[in-house]
Amino acid sequence: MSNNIESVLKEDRVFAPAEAFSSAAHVKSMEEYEELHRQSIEDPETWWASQADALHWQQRWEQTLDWSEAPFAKWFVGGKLNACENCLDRHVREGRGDQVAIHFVGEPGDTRDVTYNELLGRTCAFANALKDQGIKAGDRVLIYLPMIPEAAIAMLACARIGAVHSVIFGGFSANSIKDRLEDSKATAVITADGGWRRGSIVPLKANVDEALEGENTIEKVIVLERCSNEVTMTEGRDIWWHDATEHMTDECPAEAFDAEHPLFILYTSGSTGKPKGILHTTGGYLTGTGSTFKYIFDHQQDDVYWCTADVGWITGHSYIVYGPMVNGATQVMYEGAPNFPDWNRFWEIVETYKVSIFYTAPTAIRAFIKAGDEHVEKHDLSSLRLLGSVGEPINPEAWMWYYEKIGGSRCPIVDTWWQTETGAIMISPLPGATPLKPGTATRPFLGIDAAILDETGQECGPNEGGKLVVRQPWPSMLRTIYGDDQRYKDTYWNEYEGIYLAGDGARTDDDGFFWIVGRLDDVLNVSGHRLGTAEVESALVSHDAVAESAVVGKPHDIKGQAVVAFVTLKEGIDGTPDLNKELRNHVGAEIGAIAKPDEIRFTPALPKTRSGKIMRRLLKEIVATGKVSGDVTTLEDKKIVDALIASGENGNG
Ligand code: 7RM
Repeated sequence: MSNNIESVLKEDRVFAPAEAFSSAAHVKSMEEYEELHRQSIEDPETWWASQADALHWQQRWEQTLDWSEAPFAKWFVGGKLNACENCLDRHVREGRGDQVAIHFVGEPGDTRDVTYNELLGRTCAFANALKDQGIKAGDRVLIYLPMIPEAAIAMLACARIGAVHSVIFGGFSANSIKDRLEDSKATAVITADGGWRRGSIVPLKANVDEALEGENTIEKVIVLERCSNEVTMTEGRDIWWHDATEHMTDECPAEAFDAEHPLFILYTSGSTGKPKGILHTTGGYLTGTGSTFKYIFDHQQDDVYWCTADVGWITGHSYIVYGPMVNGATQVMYEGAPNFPDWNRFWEIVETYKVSIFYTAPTAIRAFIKAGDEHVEKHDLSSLRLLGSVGEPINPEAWMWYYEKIGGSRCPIVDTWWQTETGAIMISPLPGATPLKPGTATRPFLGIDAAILDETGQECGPNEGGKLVVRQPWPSMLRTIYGDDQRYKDTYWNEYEGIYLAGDGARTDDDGFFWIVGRLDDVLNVSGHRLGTAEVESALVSHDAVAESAVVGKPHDIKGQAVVAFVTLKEGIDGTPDLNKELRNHVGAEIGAIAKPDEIRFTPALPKTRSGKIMRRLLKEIVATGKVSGDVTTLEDKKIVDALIASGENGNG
């Protein structure tokens, strides 16, 4: 049997871009894309230099790429720039100071509009406060804030003075802060008294206090007042944001930093062990996020953009802060949960602010499908012209629902594949050019040499599953794992010489479109057939009764692995033995007998990471051992573990 991943799901629906969309788009046809992509791969440096030229450089670079110490890349060698200046000052200087940068919507319903002028002034004042507190270029600063404009201000203020920010998602606990602090040796924390989540206050400052018990490197804690909940301030260490900025002017020179000056560290959990500090630098990262935002979201000056991610994830860094702001975009920022106070919240916001570009995750889309269409149908969503998806493979059925119910069958969907490590989107449609097929991220972005390789390093043919790689360096690539060059090499560069291993399984179809079939660690091996999880899951989700599913392998004496599917059903549907049988047959009919689940377990919810990705590792352990002994700190809702374990015991499988 071949060692390669076999691809089994067929999808025939194709949606060509509308003429009216294409004619106004940055890239207008597939021919134009093909030609640009061919050139950009033959000579990536020329392409990326043309994109870096869109930035403001205080000193131009001398060498576009230095790859002589691969896999440690240097882009735009000798160039100097300031990331914050590129996000703010430039737009003010060019007369766009009165334009709204952020339409903010707080969870309790408070709203405010922040213009580029105001954002610049407040960022400069805060940058001055950081300096006043003794923070210098190169220092690491932890940011632990709710989804409020001050999160962007804090990040941009760090960038302005060359401090390296490390944002910690507000849903993480004291322990996670401690790990990140120990690894980064940060000297300051920027936090808030609290943040709103589903009507209650998340005690951010108290969590920081707990993380700072005992010896550590933190000298200053700056605390923003958001919820006015009671907090303890430690004399000499803690200072209120408003006190720290009180006497600061709103002018702060944008010092020029080297293109390779570290911009931020963002921690991401590996499959095992301690989180990896993904390091991104200045010039290349801004080039990657700025250009992808422009082309993939087809951003135009009058767009109102909304990305529902949190700034604590890479999506928030690249497509709330840096990408949109480099392009001078107007965007919505929302603090809270999608279903607070109810499932209308998102669509109300789209209607109120006339959002034209909307970017969210499959997990959110599936949750909306499960909650029922009535919440969507009440709202006028006609302002939308483009939709985006990120974070996981989007099942074709979820794609269709998104396309029809949210996009009114009018908006292209950009299914964007990328990673914390890649910094910017790598595989995605260009909405004015690429014909769309539900479930595929389609083709590599300009300058990106993505491919699928087999075990021996040969490129796979159409419909042959293999490992997704990138064969040439790109500007927004991670530079290393902070403090651990060896782990960087081992994790991403060991499989194939000089080639980046993404860790995802994928295939291309007859049109060269890329289909992600799941993480390599999650691949199923049934009687010698290696199957991706995504395809079996999509087959299940294509059944009317199913909201979500996660598929894992269970050790099996004869087959190697048996297929076990965890399934959540739509509101009001019962998991009967008949339905169980029907679903197994449905997968058999959609894909073939080989993928038919041996067992289906109905469960009220699936285990997810805090960023909404399904944790198959945990399910694998449950089916193999009936319990969970591994690390569950990244799990969003720990309560569901018991229900998942019980799903195997109550005989509904
Ligand atoms: C942006 C982000 C990265 C992993 C990646 C994939 C999965 C992300 C897609 C996707 C299929 C997509 N960064 N992934 N986007 N899979 N289609 N459009 O999510 O570092 O948190 O995760 O997410 O497995 O390797 S991340």
